This record gives sequence, C-alpha cells and structure tokens, in this order.
Amino acid sequence: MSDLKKIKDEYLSKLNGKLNLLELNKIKSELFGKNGLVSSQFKKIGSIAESERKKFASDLNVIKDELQNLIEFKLDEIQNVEINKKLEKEKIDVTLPERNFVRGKIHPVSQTIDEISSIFSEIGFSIEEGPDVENEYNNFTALNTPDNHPARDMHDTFYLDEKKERLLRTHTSPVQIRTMLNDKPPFKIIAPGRTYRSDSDQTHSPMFHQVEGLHIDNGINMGHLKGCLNYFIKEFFEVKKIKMRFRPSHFPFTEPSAEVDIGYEMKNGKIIIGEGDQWLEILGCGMVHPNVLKNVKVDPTKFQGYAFGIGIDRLAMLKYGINDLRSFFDCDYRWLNHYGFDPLDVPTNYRGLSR
Ligand code: 2NL
Repeated sequence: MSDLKKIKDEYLSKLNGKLNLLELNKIKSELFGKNGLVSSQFKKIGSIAESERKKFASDLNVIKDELQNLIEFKLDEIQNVEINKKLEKEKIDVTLPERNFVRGKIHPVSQTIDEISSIFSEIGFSIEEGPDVENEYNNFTALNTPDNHPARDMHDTFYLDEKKERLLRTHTSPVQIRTMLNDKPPFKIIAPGRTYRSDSDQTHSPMFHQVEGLHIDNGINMGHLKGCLNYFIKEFFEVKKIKMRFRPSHFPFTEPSAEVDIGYEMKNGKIIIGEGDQWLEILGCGMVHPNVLKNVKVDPTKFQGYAFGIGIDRLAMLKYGINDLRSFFDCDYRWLNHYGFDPLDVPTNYRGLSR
C-alpha cells in the first residue's frame, strides 16, 4: 500500500470516531502542521521520478482536500454541540417574577440646571463649563476687580494658597473669561455650575449654584438684555405674563448694572409668581464693562453686550416649593425621594434635552 493510502485510511478512520476539540486539533497538526504527514508528502514531490510525479501530486491534493474537508466538518459539528450545551444551560425562565429594584431620583438642582440650559439653548445660547478651582486673574482681575477692590472681601473667597493665586471660584464668570480669551466674538453663552463663598446660614451655603449669561455682538444693548431675561423668566416659571422691574445697582464688571425683581403674591400659603404687589429679587445683570472687554482682547468700540448672574438654588426653591436651602445638600435619600425627579418621567414641558 502506498504511503498516501496508508495516511488516508488511518486518518479517515480516526476522524470518523468520536472526537473532542483537543483531539481534533491534534489530528490537524499531525497532518498539516509544519512537519505534518501531509505537509511532508508535499515536500517530497520534487524528488519523485518525473514519470510518477504528476499522478503523485494529483493524488496527494485529492487526499489533502478530503482530509481537510472532513476536519472542517468535524470542527463545525463539535462547535454546534458545545453551543447547544451552553444554550441548554442558559435557558431563561420568562415566567419568573421580576427582581426588586430602586430607581434613583434626579436632584432638583440638576433638574433646574437642565431646564435653564434648555430654555437658553432654544434662543441660541451655547452652554460652557470650566473648573471649580480657578486663578485670581480669571475670577477677579479680568473682571475689573483689581487687588484692593472691596468686592474681593464681599465675596468671602476660599483661597487655596498663601499667595492667594488659586481659589475656589466665587461665581461662574471665569468660564466666560476663558471662553472670550480662547475665541473670537460674537459670544452667546451661558455658564451653569458650582460656586463657593465662605458663608453659611439658613439662606447661604458655602457651595451653591449659579448660571451666568453673556451676549456680545455688534450693537447689543439693554433692550436685548430685558427681552432675553423677560423671556427666560416666563419660560422658567411657565407663566404667560410676568411683572418685572430693573433697579440700579453696582457690579465692578458691568456698567450700567441692575438688579431684577419679579412680582409675586401669596395665595393660600402658596407663592404665585408673576402677579401681585410684592417684589422678589432674582438676579443681577448689566452691560459688560469696557475694561472687561479690553482684558479679553475684545475691542469695546466694535463689540458690546450684556451679562447676567442668577442663583440657581433659589430659583429651584421658588419653583418647586422647597423652603430650606440646606436640605439641598444634606444627602438625605428620603428628602430626595420626595423632591427629586423620576429620570424616566417625561415632563409636559419637555424640551428634548438629553441627560
Ligand atoms: C449676581 C450678579 C452678575 C455678571 C454677573 C459678568 C460676566 C462677565 C462680564 C460681565 Cl464675563 N459680567 N457677569 C454681570 C452682572 C451680574 O451677577 O447677583 N448674581 C447672582
């Protein structure tokens, strides 16, 4: 019997037996490995007498194909058996009762930031963020608040080093400074985020939230500021009309500066926003001071605009009837369960902002 026939007979019978993956791989390498039986036969072709070479090569190729096909077939078979075994084990019992789970709630401050961001996005503001740890230039100097300016004391700043170079930002204005330094006008941005001042009582927390807005372009004036804020307040409190007044004020970074009050009244112990003869202060604003524009390399003879700063925590308290600011930061899950928002609830005033 020729070598080829011997190999064929021996391995066909081996391959037709019951094999596992390891055994099959062993056979494969015995036949087709570097020095495998079939591979060695191919190396022999050159030394075979010319008269027999053609037939030998053709027989060898037939045997090679036959054995290879059988190995592939067996491999498939073994894999199928393994998959079926696995499926059998992983059978899912769809009749089992579901497991208990607790769904978290969205904090009213996060909810309020999302709502504010949606409202301003719709009228063309983009949302910018920056670091909580700032340098004194971005937080004070660029904002026309030089070294000895009394506003620096007013802010009760948390300084992080002796030289007072690094600090926890006292407002989110440095985000606007960073944006203006890195980009060219026009600017139309809001900057929501955490802010810090060393102040703690019933109505002040050392960490609180603020959103600032900035709109710089050719010929932006206080009329634009009024229109923008009036629109925002109506959207935020979901009312058609709002009573609003501007009171003259002072900030180093704006000139002129104003504080904005909105009208309200109490009805059956509940606060009604927008009407009535009581006034509630809700934000500070003004036209950006030319010195601030110069500091960020914007030419104040070509570009002007307004800026405003709003305390988010108080807006959230007003809208959602929460009366103790400190409860916001107590991390009490019973409180959050009551005042928080269901992440899967789609509110009626949904604006399509994704979390
Ligand atoms: C307040 C007052 C305000 C600004 C913030 C601002 C930012 C830049 C330039 C000029 Cl980059 N102004 N921000 C302006 C006026 C008022 O906040 O009482 N916030 C709660």
